Amino acid sequence: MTTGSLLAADLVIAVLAAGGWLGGGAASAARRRPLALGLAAFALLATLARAITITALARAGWWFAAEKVLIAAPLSLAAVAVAGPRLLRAAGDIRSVAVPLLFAGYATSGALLVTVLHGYPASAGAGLLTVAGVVAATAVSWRALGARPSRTVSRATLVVAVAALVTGTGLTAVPDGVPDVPHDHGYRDARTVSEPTRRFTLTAGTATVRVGGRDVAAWAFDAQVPGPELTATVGDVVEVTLRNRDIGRGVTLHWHGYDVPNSQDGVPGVTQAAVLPGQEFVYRFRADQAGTYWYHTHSVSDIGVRMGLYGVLVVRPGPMTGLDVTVPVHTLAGRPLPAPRTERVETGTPVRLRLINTDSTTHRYALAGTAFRVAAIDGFDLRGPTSLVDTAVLIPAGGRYDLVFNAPATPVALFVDGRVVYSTGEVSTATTAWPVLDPLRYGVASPAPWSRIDREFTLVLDRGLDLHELLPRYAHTVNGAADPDIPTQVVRLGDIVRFTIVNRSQIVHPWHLHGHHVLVLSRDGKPAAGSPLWLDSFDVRPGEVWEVAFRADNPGMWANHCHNLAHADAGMTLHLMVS
Ligand SMILES: [Cu+2]
Repeated sequence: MTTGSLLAADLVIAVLAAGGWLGGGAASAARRRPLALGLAAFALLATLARAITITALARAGWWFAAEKVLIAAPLSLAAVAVAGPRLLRAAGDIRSVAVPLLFAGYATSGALLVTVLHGYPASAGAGLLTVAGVVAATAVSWRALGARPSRTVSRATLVVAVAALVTGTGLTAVPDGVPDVPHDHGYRDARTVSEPTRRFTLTAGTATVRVGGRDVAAWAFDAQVPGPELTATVGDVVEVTLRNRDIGRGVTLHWHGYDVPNSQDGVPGVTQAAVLPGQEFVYRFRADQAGTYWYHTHSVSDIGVRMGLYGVLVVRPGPMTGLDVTVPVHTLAGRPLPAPRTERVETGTPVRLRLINTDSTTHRYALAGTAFRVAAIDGFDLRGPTSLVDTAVLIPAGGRYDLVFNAPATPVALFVDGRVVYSTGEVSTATTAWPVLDPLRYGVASPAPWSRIDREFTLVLDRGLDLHELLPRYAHTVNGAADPDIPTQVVRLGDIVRFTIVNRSQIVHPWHLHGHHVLVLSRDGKPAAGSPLWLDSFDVRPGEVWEVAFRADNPGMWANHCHNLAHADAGMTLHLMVS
């Protein structure tokens, strides 16, 4: 069983246990004896079963189980200890066990709320607040059912409630860590770069574009979705003038995967101000990384990218050889892009398919009709990629894979989520059952480029209640905090930094660090065994633990966030300061 399914199973069992106890309490209050006993027995079993899931989760990593061990386990024990013996002795009036059953229900529900609303790390405040809530709810039930809480219970309630109130701020406090560093709003000028050789102008504006035979309202660069494809050759200087015609919420250009100087990175409020209607901004950087990249707005990025403000950036190492096809996949107004394309290709032609996922969720790509190699991921060439047949690849949000092959005499087709997007003729192959390539086991390994780690950070991804500015929201959190309350990671220029990224939520988080490519060290404790993988976007699935490292060689304040842009906007964004 994977840690992800364990997390889900534990949650389901916790819900069943809490529901069983509460239902049993209500049934016994209503003197429905068989129902009350049945529900209580069921709840008892479910509560005991959690011992298994919690132990297994703790073995997978403390991050997955901390609050369950520290808060849920004691509360579950209390529930069983209070309700269990009374159930056995409930020979007379079933109503006499109503309060103990309700207590067990409140205890298990409280523990569940801690997991769902608070998550990792566990805090004393959360624990005390929960205990106070349980005691208070039990006292109220006691009174409502005609019994009176004893003096001791009333006093205990008061003491715990006061303690919880005093320490309850622990619920919203960020864990101790690196102190926050104010963002540098003195936007530095672009690093002086002479001799621009590739000049482009992109004008952002609202537009109506045709997708799948339907006109849809979009936000577009130069009135097209995707925006114009920008190409350059290694050594060129790229100069892009961004103009905003009428996007009221502002636009910027972020060069996804391109490790540009910080001032050119296009993150509003961090590296520049958003470009408002009527304004312009000129980006300049040297194209020194070959490969497949893309650009997109980083201003209200979730809406902006979804509405169409993105395009392809390809940097070639030299003159183009063979056929070079870019496939930027996107979902616009619920319709898939690009439109399917078929072209005749001469047998033997070397073909490079540049697959780009510009959506916020993973896509599955399958190339049928030919053997192929994955030549590059996220712009970086793989070492010793072997030939693959009938194998699918999963590309995370923001990620890119370059597939290469020599055109066979028979047709070839590229499927994205089962739909043909590019082909050289008619191909009818079922690709849905194909195995998926694991990039951590593909290609030839080489020794790590560093023998030391200077700084380490753990990022535990979860959901939680965020009370920032008193507007409660169910945020996507990192270490229990949501943007802008996540402490900035501060490192020195040249440091080798290791991130341990833990996903204890129920959804995939495609992680994306700006300004740097990270080298994958391990996933779930198993070292990466294939070609060195230098990624800028990687899916951390529920229950997964990724270890990645990078040399902090690009000075500045960098965004470090989930590239499911809705998650990024809902709290899952922090910053890395390299100075
Ligand atoms: Cu996410």
